[in-house]
Amino acid sequence: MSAHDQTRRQLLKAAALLPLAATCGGLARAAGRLSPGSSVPVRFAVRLERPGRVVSDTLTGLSYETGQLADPAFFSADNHALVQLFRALSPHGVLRIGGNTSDYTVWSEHRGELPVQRTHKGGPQQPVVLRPEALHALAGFLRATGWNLVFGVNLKIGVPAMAAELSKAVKQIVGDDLLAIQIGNEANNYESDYAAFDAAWAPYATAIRETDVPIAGPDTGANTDWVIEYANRHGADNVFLSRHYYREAAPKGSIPDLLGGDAEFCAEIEQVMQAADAHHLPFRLTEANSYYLGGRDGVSNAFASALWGADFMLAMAQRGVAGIHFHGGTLESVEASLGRSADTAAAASDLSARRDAVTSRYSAIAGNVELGFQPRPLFYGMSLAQQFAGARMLHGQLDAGSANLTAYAAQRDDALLIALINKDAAHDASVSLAGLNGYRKGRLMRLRAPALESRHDVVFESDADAGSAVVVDTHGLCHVELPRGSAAWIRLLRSV
Ligand code: BDP
Repeated sequence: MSAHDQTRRQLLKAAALLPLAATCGGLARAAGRLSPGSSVPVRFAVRLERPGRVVSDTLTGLSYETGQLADPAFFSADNHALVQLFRALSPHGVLRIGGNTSDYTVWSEHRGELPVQRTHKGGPQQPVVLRPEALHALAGFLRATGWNLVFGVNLKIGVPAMAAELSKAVKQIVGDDLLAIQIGNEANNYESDYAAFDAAWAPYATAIRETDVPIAGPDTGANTDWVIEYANRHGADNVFLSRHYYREAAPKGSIPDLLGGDAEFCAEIEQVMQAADAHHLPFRLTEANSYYLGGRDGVSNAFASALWGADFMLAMAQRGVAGIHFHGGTLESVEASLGRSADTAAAASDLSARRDAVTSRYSAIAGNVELGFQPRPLFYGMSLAQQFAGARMLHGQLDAGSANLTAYAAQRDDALLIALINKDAAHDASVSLAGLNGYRKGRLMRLRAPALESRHDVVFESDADAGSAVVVDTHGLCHVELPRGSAAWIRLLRSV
């Protein structure tokens, strides 16, 4: 290590100890003053003449275990704190109910043959008994939030008649807020190949379609080829296509790994989108998050997950994905889905830490009915991406130099939106924006926290009142300083 590196490390350590305002608001300047020239020059040229995809209004989604419905007080219009957090995330979000526990559910009203419960290595050890009161409460929750529903019924352990009855009941109780029923959760984990899945799935689909309820799928954990094959065989009978995404298993999680990006998955999504477009169907990532097995403590619930979440949503939206459902919920519900305990959390003392402790590590919202609810860092990353819902993406040319930074642009009505996400732990960025001709001025809003490791103290400036002024010069250029480990979104207005 050079003497310069040594000094720099000490200075960075000192900067990390600064209070929030100084660290976040002025980190670029502070670091710049302490270590001249440490900012990496970045250039992002927006191509106003090259429009891309329209981002769905329903981009923001969440996913919870069916087992979460065991307590009807959780998804209920009376759970005001949770209703308020869902509404704050999106006015048109989509809640997906499913996960491993959906494959082990027994509908209490079913009077016919019951599925034979088998004990499996991993996965739920107990069936979830789903009762009508939970569905009525869920319907009230959806009305109170304005969210729609995607609901998963059994395939792994099920009988088609029970799945059809449950689907019909969901439709009757939830009404038009139901977007679709999905059959089975991650069948790629228990069916040997696509043909075996299709053969198992077909009688369920037939029984459910007889009840006139819309279906979607295949809700596979991975296997892009399954999605394509499913689209080819059943596209005409489905309202959207789906699969899941996790970056890796929790024990393999780390902040550098999470922020490293996933170019391979982006390429897979481009393949999926070709199939979706060919069948004129939306594609949704009905279950996704950073690390499976409940998430990685100190990563999935740290500020790094906010930058990852914002970047992941926008990268997916840019490629045409209609919705991303971040999986989460109580630790109890996720541990039940895994049949084992998840990554352990730090001992809990104050209310906020106790809420964290009872929640799966990757959940965007922490808490339970007894303790109340609060946003996690990921919540704010989702909120940044949500600013792009309904806008039309624009192409742009990014030269990030040596910085781990991503950039997105979109147009909505008279506004130009830009998101800049500096995932770099070591470099501030000095960003030159170009191609902004026709836009004069606007506001810049930041997403920041004391450190990538921060579990709390996230600041997200969600509306223009909170931001700072930016001005575009007569050449369509504008300059933004973006401290390491932070993001910003800019809203520019046309010159009049
Ligand atoms: C997914 C399952 C979900 C689990 C999650 C996890 O659908 O039920 O909770 O993995 O491992 O594959 O965290």
